[in-house]
This record gives sequence, structure tokens and C-alpha cells, in this order.
Amino acid sequence: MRIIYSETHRKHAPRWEFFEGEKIPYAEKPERIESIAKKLKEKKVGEFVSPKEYSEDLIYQSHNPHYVDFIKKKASLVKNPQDSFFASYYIMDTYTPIQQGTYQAAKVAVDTAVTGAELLQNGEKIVYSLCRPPGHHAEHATMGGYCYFNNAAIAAAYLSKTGKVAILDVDFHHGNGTQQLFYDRSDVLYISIHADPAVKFPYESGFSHETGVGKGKGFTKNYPLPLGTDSTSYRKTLQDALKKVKQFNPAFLIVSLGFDTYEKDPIGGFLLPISFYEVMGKEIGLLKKSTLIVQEGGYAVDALGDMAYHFFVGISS
Ligand code: SP5
Ligand code: ZN
Repeated sequence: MRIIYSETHRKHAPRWEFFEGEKIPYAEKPERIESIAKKLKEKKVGEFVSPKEYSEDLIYQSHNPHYVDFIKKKASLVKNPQDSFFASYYIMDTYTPIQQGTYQAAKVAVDTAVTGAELLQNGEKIVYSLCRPPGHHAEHATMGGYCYFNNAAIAAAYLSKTGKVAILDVDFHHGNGTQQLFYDRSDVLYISIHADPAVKFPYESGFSHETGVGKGKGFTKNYPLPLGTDSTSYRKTLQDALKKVKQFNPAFLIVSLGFDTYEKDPIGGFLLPISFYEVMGKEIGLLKKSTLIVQEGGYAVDALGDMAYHFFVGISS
């Protein structure tokens, strides 16, 4: 298995976010990815490779050009490396600041996902794109939820030129951006298992009545689950979701993998123990699809490496 990784993500390291009026330490830290990379190297899971550099056109094709230019321009105007700029336009929340290095890090996160996609096209069976910042909340012209460019969606758009793509999003939060970007398409299936948006971010999307529009009707499927969801009911839901992927019969599967479903995640609310990630990997592996794993959230920094390790033991078994 190849693992796509670049240290450029470290150029994006905001110190603070604002939550319900309070200034709190930024949860989406560089150490997240380092914890995963360290563990997978230690355990000799996979071979680390650097992302290739792709044209910015791939970003412009999935996002509004003014939005992309806005992030690039604002990043270039930030004076000091530790400073953050909170946009007042093109933004959905108070969690997603722009720093000097944000554009560069977000661009390399896209390259990391697309490098993985290209490897699948060339016949690799399982590839892990260790993306940071994450992407699934980023919409056509809106950043939010620690996301700037939608890494998984850009990889899906890239792969969809070759064949049908299913995206299975198992981050704790609904991937509003990915859903939006493929809402009217029947060649890219979006399935998400996440916390009930009535009580958790992103609040305004991810309800079960959202099923797509036009030609895309029936090609979006949401499984909102209550806080406190445990392994048993999560697994049933996952099996149902995987049955739908199978029926769709895609050429490629993209998994938006968030580890914020972990029982001790500081911003999650499900009850999955570390050992469950092996089960999750195994269930997904049973499909035997060419699969790109794209890293999304997960904030229990010290345990992330173990979760990733268990997931890859499961998917390769
Ligand atoms: C990619 C991803 O997982 N984005 C998630 C963004 C959700 N951000 C919510 C932040 C909530 C902070 N909660 C602080 C609780 C303090 N007790
Ligand atoms: Zn999340």
C-alpha cells in the first residue's frame, strides 16, 4: 500500500478557533497527521511517497475561481507566520482561518489526494492520502469546518473521467461540501454516516431527506445517527451503506476517513473503541474495490496513529 504524505501541511497551523463565543486552541493541529505517519512508519504499514504537483486547474474546476483566488490573495496578505485572518465572505463558520501558508498547504492536500487517485487509475488497489487540512466541508465557494479545498471531491472528479465513483464518508460530521459538489450527478454516489446535524456541525445539511436533485436524485444517501452511537449500531449502518455501494458498482471507491467517531474524540460524540477501526477496515475491504482513503477529521491526537493502524490491518486482511 502507498501512503501519500507531504510535510507542507505544517505551514498551516492556526493557534485558535472560536466556538460559541469562546477562543479555544485549534483542534485541527499538525500533530494529528504526524501521529498517524509516525505509527504507520513504526509498524511498517505501507510505503510513504510524496505527492506529485498538479495544475491548479483541478482546484478551479471544482471550486468557484473567485473563491480560490480569494484564499490565495488573503494568504499572501497575512504579515506574520503565526497570524490568522478570519474571512467575512466565502466562509461558513469561525473554525477556518487563513494564514500565510494556508493556500500552499491546502493545495498540497489536493495534490496528495489526486496523487492517490492517479495511482488507483494505474492499478493500485488501496492507497492512503494523508491529507491535511481536511476537505469534506469545503463547498463550491465556501470554506468551513477546518476545510478549504475539497480533497476527496477533487479526487472523485478526477477519477470520474474514467468510471463511476462512490464516496463513502465516515467522518463524524456530514460532508456538506462533497454532497453539494455531486448533488446533481448520477455518476458519483455520495454516502455519509455521521452525527445528527440537528445537534452537531454542519447543522444545516446531512438529513436523511437529502437524496440528490435532477439526474442525481437517489445518488446521495445520508445516515444521521444519534450521539452515543456504539459499535453495534454503527456496524449495521456501515453494512447497509456498503450494500448500496456494491449495488452502484463503481469503478473506484473513495473513503473520506475521519477518526472523530472515536469514543474519546474531544469534539465527537460516538462510542467507537480503537479496535472498531479494524472492523471498519475489514468491512470496507470486503468490497474488493480499488479504494482511495482520504484523511478527514479526528482530534484525539495521541490515539490517531492506533486508529489508522487498526483500519489498515482490517482493510488489508
Ligand atoms: C473535518 C472536521 O472534522 N471538521 C469538523 C469541524 C467541526 N468543528 C466543531 C468545533 C467544535 C469545538 N468544540 C469545542 C468543545 C469545547 N468543549
Ligand atoms: Zn469531522
